[in-house]
Amino acid sequence: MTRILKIAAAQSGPIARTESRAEVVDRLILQLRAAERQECDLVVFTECALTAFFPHWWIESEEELDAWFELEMPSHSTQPLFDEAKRLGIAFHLGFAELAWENGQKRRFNASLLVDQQGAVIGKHRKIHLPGHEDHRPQNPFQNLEQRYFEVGNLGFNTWPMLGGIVGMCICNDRRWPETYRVLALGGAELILLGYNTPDHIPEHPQLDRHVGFQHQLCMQAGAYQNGCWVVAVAKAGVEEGVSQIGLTSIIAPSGEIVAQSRTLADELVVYACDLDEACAYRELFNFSKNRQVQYYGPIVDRAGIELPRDGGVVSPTSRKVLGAEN
Ligand code: CDV
Repeated sequence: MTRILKIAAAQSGPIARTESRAEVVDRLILQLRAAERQECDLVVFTECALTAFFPHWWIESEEELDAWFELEMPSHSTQPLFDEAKRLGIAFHLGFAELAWENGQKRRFNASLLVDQQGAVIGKHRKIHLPGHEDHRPQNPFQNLEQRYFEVGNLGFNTWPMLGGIVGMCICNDRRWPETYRVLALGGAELILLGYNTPDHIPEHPQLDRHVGFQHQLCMQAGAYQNGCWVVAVAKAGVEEGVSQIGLTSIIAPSGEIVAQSRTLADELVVYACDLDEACAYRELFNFSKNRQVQYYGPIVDRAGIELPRDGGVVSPTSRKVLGAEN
């Protein structure tokens, strides 16, 4: 039996601050229908796909902040997307800002859902690596307030059987951390889905701007190859409320090659027939259970920061400062 999944990476162009959920859902439904015409099995939408990316601006009022979040999923305004996907028999991935009540406490997460071809929600991820800052930085051309508006996800990195394969999710900044891919791969992930909002300017480090596109691809290509899995990464692209974001929506094979990529900064469907079995050779070559030497990997989970060598010479004060060492 072949395990070829036709996947549509549904890039979003900018969403205006004033655009309603219903208007955005209409755009997503158009993409679903276009995917169906190309006989796709799965459509992958982006991070916080239902609104403009509000962490880019400072919000004082709790009421105003809450309005950017979904209280339930599906909701009255998102139900048409679920209904249409079910009618078309297409599975989908959707990023959204989640407001949850847990043990009587209001909690905010940057989340994504996996919905099967029958319209049932089968998986949820809550973003674990939150970029940016908590303070207001009016001197910057835009804010990056994910650390203020979201909590660190509390669900871990999970995988789910779907469409004949094993699927994992992560969100945007999660893709820059090798641990993300390895934990998902250890859960059997053959296909990793993610959405992202990535500005092409880094206010604190403008000298790095020219690398933004390259580094976006680099981490995912390495993650795919080193873990023998497909990666489908979907942008919210273009100039949104004055913030210019990269496109480069990509479908990446287990070889590490980008096999399909967006060409615009607008709503665009990138379609590729992904053969999940292409991962077999890489899984065989690396052979995790035989060759991983877990007895040497302890520091990865035992500590977050850097511990300097204690023997073999004096550590320079500059190294100590640059590395932010813990000892
Ligand atoms: N939404 C994101 O997580 N964006 C970050 C930017 C701010 C660096 C990213 O990793 O692309």
